[in-house]
Amino acid sequence: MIDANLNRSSEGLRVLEDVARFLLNDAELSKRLKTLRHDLARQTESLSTELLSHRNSEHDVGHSHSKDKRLTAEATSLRGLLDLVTANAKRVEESLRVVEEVAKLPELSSILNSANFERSRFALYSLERDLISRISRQDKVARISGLYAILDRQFLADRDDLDVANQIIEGGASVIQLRDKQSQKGKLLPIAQRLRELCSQAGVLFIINDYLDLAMAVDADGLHIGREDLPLSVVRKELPVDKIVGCSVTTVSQAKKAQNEGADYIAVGSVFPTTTKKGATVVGVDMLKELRGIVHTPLVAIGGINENNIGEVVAAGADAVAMISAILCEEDIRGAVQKLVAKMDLVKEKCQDR
Ligand code: TZP
Ligand code: MG
Repeated sequence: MIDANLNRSSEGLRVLEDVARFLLNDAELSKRLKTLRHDLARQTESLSTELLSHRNSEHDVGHSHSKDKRLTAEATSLRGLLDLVTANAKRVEESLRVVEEVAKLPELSSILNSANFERSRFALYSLERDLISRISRQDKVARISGLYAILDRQFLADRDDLDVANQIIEGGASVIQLRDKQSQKGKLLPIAQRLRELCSQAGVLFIINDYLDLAMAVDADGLHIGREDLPLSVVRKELPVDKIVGCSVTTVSQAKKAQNEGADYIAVGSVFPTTTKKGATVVGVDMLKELRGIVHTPLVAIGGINENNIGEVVAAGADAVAMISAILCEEDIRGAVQKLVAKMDLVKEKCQDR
């Protein structure tokens, strides 16, 4: 019984570890899973010969049963990575629980420490949540690419939010972020709700700037935070697991920190001088190039970007380009977005050919 459950748990952990390592390219998660697997192996190292001596797979009364029924049922319901991870996490949790309980028996308590298995089981609960969260954000993270339009409501004058958003979408933007540093949230809520609906219908990612409560209230795809906003760890805890969080940075060390803490994308800037954000630090295109070699998450360039310099930031390695004035100061918003998107695509193509 102990042998079977220890095998089950280490096999399940190996599946989870390889999903994290090869499919998610997540060094942090795969390291945590590997540590857990090694900890378990170490705890039972002294028992391994004895456990093997008692192994009798051919005469296991549950062998054919489990193989035919349980695994087949599981295999047919494995609809994707989420199911695969859940099934394997459950397998490990269950088997750890079995060993944890058996280890309490007087004849085993001197060789197996029940509390250690309990600790491992709880570590796995957190890992399961983190893996599921990472997988369910994957699709949104991949969509941080192309034109990231910031709908800054202070730039709208008397234009209608929805009309402007519609033009941005028709122009070909991939992401719309709602930014409003002045309005009361009560006024902002119905606007955010309508924009959320519009973006969902159009398949455009919808991000809220600064406000966690607003992002949650309208079920936005994600939240964008800067250095003065709530910290990433707090935001991540509050948001549903499938929501993404982007972080603004101005230095390499801030970018590394954001990446280590699990930011889904990193916005760097102001790349060029801008009058939109008062007192913004100008970081230059070289910072983008440097970060490209360090950061694995999508990189969003922001600040002072326009038709004349968008090619430069794309060539420097930006996955997406965020803009306010180059879009919202134009009379023909749809046309401006179209032009910017076309220019980005052209430069991306050229870079790929190289
Ligand atoms: N963060 C860094 S620069 C900036 C923000 C919000 C302003 C971007 O606006 P613009 O008009 O595209 O320069
Ligand atoms: Mg902010």
